[in-house]
Amino acid sequence: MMMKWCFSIATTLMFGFFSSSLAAHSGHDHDADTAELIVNNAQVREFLPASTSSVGYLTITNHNKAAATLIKASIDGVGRVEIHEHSHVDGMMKMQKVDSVVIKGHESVIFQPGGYHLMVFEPQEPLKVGQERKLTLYFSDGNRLFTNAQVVSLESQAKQSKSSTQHSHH
Ligand SMILES: [Cu+2]
Repeated sequence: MMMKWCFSIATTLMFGFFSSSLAAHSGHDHDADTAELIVNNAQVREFLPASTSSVGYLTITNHNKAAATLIKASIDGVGRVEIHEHSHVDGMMKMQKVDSVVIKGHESVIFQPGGYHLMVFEPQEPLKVGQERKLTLYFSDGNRLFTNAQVVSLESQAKQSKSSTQHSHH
C-alpha cells in the first residue's frame, strides 16, 4: 500500500483549531431514502492565497448491508483530488494519502477537519465562493456517485463544521 506523508505547520495549526469540533457519528435514522449510497454536505474550500492545495469535506452514508469502498474522487475543473486522512503520530497530527475508505453497511463516514478529507490540487480556474462543482466518487465495485460540491470560504467552512456536529441527526 502506497502512502505519501505530507505535513506542514500551517496545516497542523489549522486542524488544531478545528479539533474541538470533532464528533463521532453513531448511526442514523432510516426514512424514505431509496438510494443505497448517499453523499451529503459536499463542500470544497476556495484556495487560500499562495496555496497550491485546498480541502473538501462530505458525508457518505451507506444504506446497504454490504460495505462500500471509496477508491477515488474527482471534481470538475480540478486537476487532481486525493483522499487523505489525519492521524496522530508521536504526538503530532499528520496527514497521509490513502488508497481507499471503507464505509461499512448502515454506517456513515464523515469527511471533516481532523479526519478523512479530500485534498484538492491544480484548479484549472479559481474556485469561487458560491460556485458548485460536480464531485464524482468512485467505488471499488464500479459504482459512481455524483453530487454538487459547494465552494465555501474558510470562515463558513469552520462554522458549518461546528453546526453539523450539533445537528448530527441530519
Ligand atoms: Cu490532506
